[in-house]
Formats: sequence, structure tokens, C-alpha cells
Amino acid sequence: MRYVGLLCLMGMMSIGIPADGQGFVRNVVDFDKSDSVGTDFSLAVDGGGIAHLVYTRGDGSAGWSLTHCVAAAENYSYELFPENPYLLQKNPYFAIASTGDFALSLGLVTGPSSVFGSKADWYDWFYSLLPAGRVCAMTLSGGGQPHLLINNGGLLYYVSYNIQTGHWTQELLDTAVSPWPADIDCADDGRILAVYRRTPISYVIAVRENGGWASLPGPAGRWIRGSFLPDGMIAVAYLSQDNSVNYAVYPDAQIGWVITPTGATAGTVTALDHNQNGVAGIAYFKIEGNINQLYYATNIGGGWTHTPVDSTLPSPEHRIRLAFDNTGKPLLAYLSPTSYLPVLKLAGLDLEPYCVSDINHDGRVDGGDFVILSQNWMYKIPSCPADINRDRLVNQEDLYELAALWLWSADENQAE
Ligand SMILES: [Ca+2]
Ligand SMILES: [Ca+2]
Repeated sequence: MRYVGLLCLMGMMSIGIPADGQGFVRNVVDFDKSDSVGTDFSLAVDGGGIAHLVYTRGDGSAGWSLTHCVAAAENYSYELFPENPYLLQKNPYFAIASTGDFALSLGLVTGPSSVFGSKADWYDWFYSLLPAGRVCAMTLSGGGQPHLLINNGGLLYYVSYNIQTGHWTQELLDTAVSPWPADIDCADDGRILAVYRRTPISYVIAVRENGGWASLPGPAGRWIRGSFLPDGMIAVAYLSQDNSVNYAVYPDAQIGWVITPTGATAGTVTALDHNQNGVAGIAYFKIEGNINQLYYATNIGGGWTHTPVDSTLPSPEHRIRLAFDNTGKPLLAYLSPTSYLPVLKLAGLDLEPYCVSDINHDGRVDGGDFVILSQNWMYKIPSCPADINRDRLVNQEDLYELAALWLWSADENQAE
């Protein structure tokens, strides 16, 4: 689109990424009447740079279903989670290994445990039951081996899969741990990084090396998120005592933490990740009055830039997912309220504008989409474009979703 081209040009003319207020395209991936879309979701990018979002949605009657949405360049294709023996799921964590293998962990609504699924394709998952507790972080190491943190009543376990025995192994990592989401990451040399919050509030940055865990003397701060750099150095983003957003790396024990203030003050830090070149990206909330603004900070060429992503957000404590595509550009998935209901959004710097209710993909939700809905009324075929809520029937539920986002436009979506 010409508008996107203009934004890209303006971004290139300034500092390599778009100036404040421009650049991030915010796409409406999904929402539903039962208000469950986006309460649990996970984001991963495959080797081709395509974003995959896994999230729960209400089906209007029986409770939850799980949807897998592939955010491709042309359109957002989707699949309902395949049939499996565990019907009620929540809290999905999703990861894609460099080998192309998918991994998914799902909490069971009916019990204290989670299941783990893995497969190279979306269908025919191999499932196994995880040790009891709630998964609060998951990642895959280079060969596709899963590593998880599981919180069982305040006891935090590091859980991995032993290929020799074919069993899950668990190590008690800490006690009195908060249910707050944690971070886990793997380095190429086999070290594991875990960042989590204890109760009463304190944060732990722990590293597993040579079979044992050691915690680092963390920088004094809150909302700590952690990740390895591609070269294996440990990095964190956090809020310091004076609420400034800081980034810090830990070369070794002798040097200790090397702290870089980003120049912003904020209410929370919600995500940290690095692209393949080691460029850091930080997602944080800035709270001004009653408005929570989501910002993206990055450091290219020695200086931090801060770009607003969205200014309509429900809660600074809400889950944000940050990942990089294969060209090193950031993608952020988050829940955001419209004037009707919360919607699940995916924001990126050069995404094609998309809204789930824009049936004819012309950048606007209006009469043109209503005509297509009418023409397909009561159709019961899979993959009908007018089946907005993806239940394989075109009916009043889809009309509701069309009406709820009536007059959405791609142009408004791109600039505040
Ligand atoms: Ca349209
Ligand atoms: Ca439908």
C-alpha cells in the first residue's frame, strides 16, 4: 500500500526506525463475545519469518477452544486446535525450534497439570503429561529439546525432557515463588537462564551450568525480564528504583552488571528479546493519567529509541509477547480493548493492515463486508471467508463480530 511505503520512507529518513507515533501497524487478529480471546496467548516466529499466534477463544457454549493463527503476509490463516484427548485447555506456551519443530504446552482446565505436545507439522501431535503445576515459561534449545518452568503451589521446578529415558525430569529451583510469568532461555553452550519473582516481592536471575543452579546478584529493580544474547551473554531489562527503564548485560562475575539506562521512565517492563544480530528490544508500559501506553525501545547504533506501539491497553500487568522476524524486525502480540471488547492484536513495523472482520481485505470494515456476509448467510462450509468467528457456520455470531468492529480502517490503525 502507498501509505505503508510512505511510512517506511519517513522511517528511513530519520533514525533507522520510524519516528514517534508512526510505524507500528496494529492488526486486529481476533476477539470473541465471551471475552476470552487474548487472555492466554503465545507468539513464535518460524524460520521463514512468519508469525504464529496460539490463543484461546470462547466458542459461545462449551467454554474454551484453542486457535492457531498464522500471520502471513497476505492474510491471517487459522486452524482450530486439532482433536486431542485433552479437551479443555488454557495458558498455551508455543515455541518453534530452529529445526522447524513445534512445541506447545497447555494447562488443563479440569486439573492441576499441563500437557506438552510436539510435532513438525500442525496435526498429529505427540502428547505427554507434564509434571503437576502451572507452566510459566517454555523454550526449546537448538536441537528442539524442551525446557520449562513449572510453578506448583509456589514451588518452582525446572523441567526438561530426558531423551535417553523418555521421561520428564524435574529439579526444584526455588520455593515461595510468585505465579507471575517467568522467563526461561537457553544458550548454545547448554546454560539455562531463569528469571522469576519470589514472594514477598524480589526477583531472581538464576543460571544453570554444569548441572547446578546459581543465582546472580541481580541489579536492584523490579519487573525484571531476562534473555541470552546470541553470543551467550546474559541480559536483563528492568525498572530501576526511580522507575527508569534500564538494560543491563553481565559479561562475567568480575565485571558484574554493565547497566545502560534507556532514557525512559515507565510503569512496567513486560518483555525483552534480542534479534539474531544481538539488537535488544524491550516492551514497556508508560502510564500517564488513566492511559497505559505500550512502547517499544531498541538500541541501534548506540542510542535508544522509543516508539509508541498502542495507547489503548487494559492493564499494565497484562501479558505482552515480543519476538523478532527473520529480518530482525520486532513483532508484539497483546490484548487491547476497543470500545466494545478486548481484541488480540499483533503489531509490527511493516505488516499489511489486517482486521479479522474485514472479510474482503480492502482495509475497511463496512457495507462491502456486510454484503459478503449476507450472501453466505447460514453457509456451513469450512474456510468460508464470511465465517469470522471460525466455527464453520455463518450466522449472527459473525454478524456480531462484523458490527463490533464496524468502520475499522487500516489508516486509523496505523497512526494515532
Ligand atoms: Ca472490507
Ligand atoms: Ca461463524
